[in-house]
Amino acid sequence: MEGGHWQHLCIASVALLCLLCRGLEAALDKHFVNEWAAEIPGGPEEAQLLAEELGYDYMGQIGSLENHYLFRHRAHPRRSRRSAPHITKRLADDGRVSWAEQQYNKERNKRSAIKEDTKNLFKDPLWNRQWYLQDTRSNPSLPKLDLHLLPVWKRGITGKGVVITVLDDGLEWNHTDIYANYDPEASYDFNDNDNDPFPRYDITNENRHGTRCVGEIAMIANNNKCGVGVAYNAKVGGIRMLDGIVTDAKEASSIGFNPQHVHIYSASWGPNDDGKTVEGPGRLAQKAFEYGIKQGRNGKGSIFVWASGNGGRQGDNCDCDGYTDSIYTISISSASQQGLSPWYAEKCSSTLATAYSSGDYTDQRIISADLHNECTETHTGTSASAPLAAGIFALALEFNPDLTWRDMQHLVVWTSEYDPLSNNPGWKKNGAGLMVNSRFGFGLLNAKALVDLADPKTWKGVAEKKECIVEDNEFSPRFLRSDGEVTIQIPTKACEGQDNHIKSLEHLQLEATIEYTRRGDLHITLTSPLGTNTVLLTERERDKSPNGFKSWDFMSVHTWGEDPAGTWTVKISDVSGRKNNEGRIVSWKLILRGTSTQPEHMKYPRVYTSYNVVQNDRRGVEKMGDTEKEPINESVTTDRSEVTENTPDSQELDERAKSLAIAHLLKNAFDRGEASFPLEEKDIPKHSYLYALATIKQAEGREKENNLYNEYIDRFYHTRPYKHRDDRLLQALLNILKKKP
Ligand SMILES: *[C@@H]1O[C@H](CO)[C@@H](O)[C@H](O)[C@H]1NC(C)=O
Ligand SMILES: *[C@@H]1O[C@H](CO)[C@@H](O)[C@H](O)[C@H]1NC(C)=O
Ligand SMILES: [Ca+2]
Ligand SMILES: [Ca+2]
Ligand SMILES: [Ca+2]
Ligand SMILES: [Ca+2]
Repeated sequence: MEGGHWQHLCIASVALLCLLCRGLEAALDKHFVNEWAAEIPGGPEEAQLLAEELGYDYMGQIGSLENHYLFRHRAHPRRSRRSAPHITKRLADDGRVSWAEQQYNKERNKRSAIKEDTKNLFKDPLWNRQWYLQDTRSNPSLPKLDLHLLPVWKRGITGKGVVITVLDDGLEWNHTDIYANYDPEASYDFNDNDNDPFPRYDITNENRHGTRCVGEIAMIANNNKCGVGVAYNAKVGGIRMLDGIVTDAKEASSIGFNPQHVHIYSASWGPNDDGKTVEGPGRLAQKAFEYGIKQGRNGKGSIFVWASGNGGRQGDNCDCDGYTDSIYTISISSASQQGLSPWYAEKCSSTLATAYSSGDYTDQRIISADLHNECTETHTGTSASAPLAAGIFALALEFNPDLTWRDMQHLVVWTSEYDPLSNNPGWKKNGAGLMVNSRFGFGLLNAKALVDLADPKTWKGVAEKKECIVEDNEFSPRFLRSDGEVTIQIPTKACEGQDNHIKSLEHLQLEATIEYTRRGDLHITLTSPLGTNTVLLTERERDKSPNGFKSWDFMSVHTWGEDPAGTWTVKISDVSGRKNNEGRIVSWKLILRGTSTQPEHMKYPRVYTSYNVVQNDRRGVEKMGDTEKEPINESVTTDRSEVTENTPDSQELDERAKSLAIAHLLKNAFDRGEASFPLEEKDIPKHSYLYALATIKQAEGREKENNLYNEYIDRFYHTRPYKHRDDRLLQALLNILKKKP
């Protein structure tokens, strides 16, 4: 007995010693050199000039990193145990330098160096797994997965003084990773009409969504609980409004809740993503948006952040969702860990930008707080992306509280990154030189770039918004039928000579009334005078409605920054081949919005730099030659090996197990009732579930499964509208697999 006790103690002290010596080793390891790396957007000439001025030798560009240069300090010792922060500061503070760091010798632990630095930044147990907040790459040649938050936090910007509320199914505000940031004044319960948004518990934990969304924004840092929120010192509230009948009035009350106190509203819900709904805010909700924009934040405008929708598999697109389509909402889409558009994502021209979320089964998901004071590593869907964006906007507002709602949108447009998502189809460069894609808007949010641009010392603020409406009083309705096309030419001077002359576009809307026998077969494109071709509406296979569109605003941000003067071309077509389709374009108008002068920050074209090779400021810039091949696929999550092991030869699979797995998975995903599945679960092997998910994802050609899928979708949305935007199929799969031995 005593021996055992002694042994434990011994092991403990050896472990402690090891920890200590590892710490020492790390400190001793660092040999600073007299070299500084600096990012200088002005280019090599400017870099050379700067080096001369500040007493460095100019050593040239770093590898193939554009605008990154190496300087060698003339007076500083060649090697030193201590860093020289004053020299770094002098360099970093220069207006021409956007980033600088002293170099140090890291030969001893090249491979682990990247991980070491962020690993112990916070002691929260899930911090190391928050792959989207930090650079967890084991090798710089892997794709960079990072919203660039560390440099912002390092400046001390963490959301202080900013108030965010999440409109959802409630908030478990006494959660120990949320409570210290909880703000009752940003909270209300419109389902029960009381001040307490605490969620209703049930056995399926259906109302966990709101708490998960809040956690992403404001989990407490360094409290040994769950993870770290994007704006971990912001104040957060919850508006409980999704757990019950959602009326226009409830939505309006939520959208307009305490707008002089709340700065940012985050909503991860919307009309059914069933692929056949066309729905926008009702009269009251619309007025609430307008009120928030005009009066909120003392007239600077409430910031509304919206999840773009999860109907991808149902063939849905966000053109038909008036909440994301609204000019007042910053609509956020998702990208997976692999930098790809996830299967649930919807496409449309109103999406402004993208944040990470879940993707394939093998991709990591999003960390957050969960019901019952727990943590989750499995938050999914565009639901998980919008709160990350809301957190980033909170950081910008802390730095510059004077930003208007339109400033915020401009910042997003100008700083979101194309490069990390460039492997997806659909990118185009608009007439103002901006890269844009209907899956991602202007690209992946970059917190550092956005906050830097928001600097109150340099950000001028965009001029007053102007609106110019282009109509054709002579227009008489035009007929359209299957295999036909209606082309409308719209010449405009963009209200030149008037006070509302628009020189630089922001949002554009085509308001149209269209009658058609089958709405889902309509396709609309718009071409700008500068040649930008935007799809305003894509076909939706499931939308058989004969109701057409009544004064629907098709909104696009794709021509942002363009001069709208010239001839616009609208094309409305139907290529379905369904002979009975017919209808007419009844009326339309083109609404141009923007400014009479070009905003200051757009005077010079946007320069796109490589995102992947620039690491977080904590670590300095790795040389490009430094990309030794990893012997193992370390980026891959633990889940992946499971899959590769178990992905069976399809011939080996028992057909019956496959279809049972599909049925079981669908039932779990889409049934909110408690009825249990009659089949024995143990009959279905785990790999059949993986097969089932893969089948549902790719099943375009497989009529049988498609019918089953459609059946579940219909039943699901008919029972009770489902407004949450998490990925239910993936979550159902995970639940099933978790239960299996
Ligand atoms: C939060 O409140 C609920 C309901 O009152 C309670 O059951 C739970 O234990 C509380 N959680 C914590 C962490 O105090
Ligand atoms: C990494 O994974 C990919 C895809 O699974 C595979 O093709 C490749 O061979 C792996 N690389 C190594 C070094 O194992
Ligand atoms: Ca309540
Ligand atoms: Ca925490
Ligand atoms: Ca949708
Ligand atoms: Ca929007």
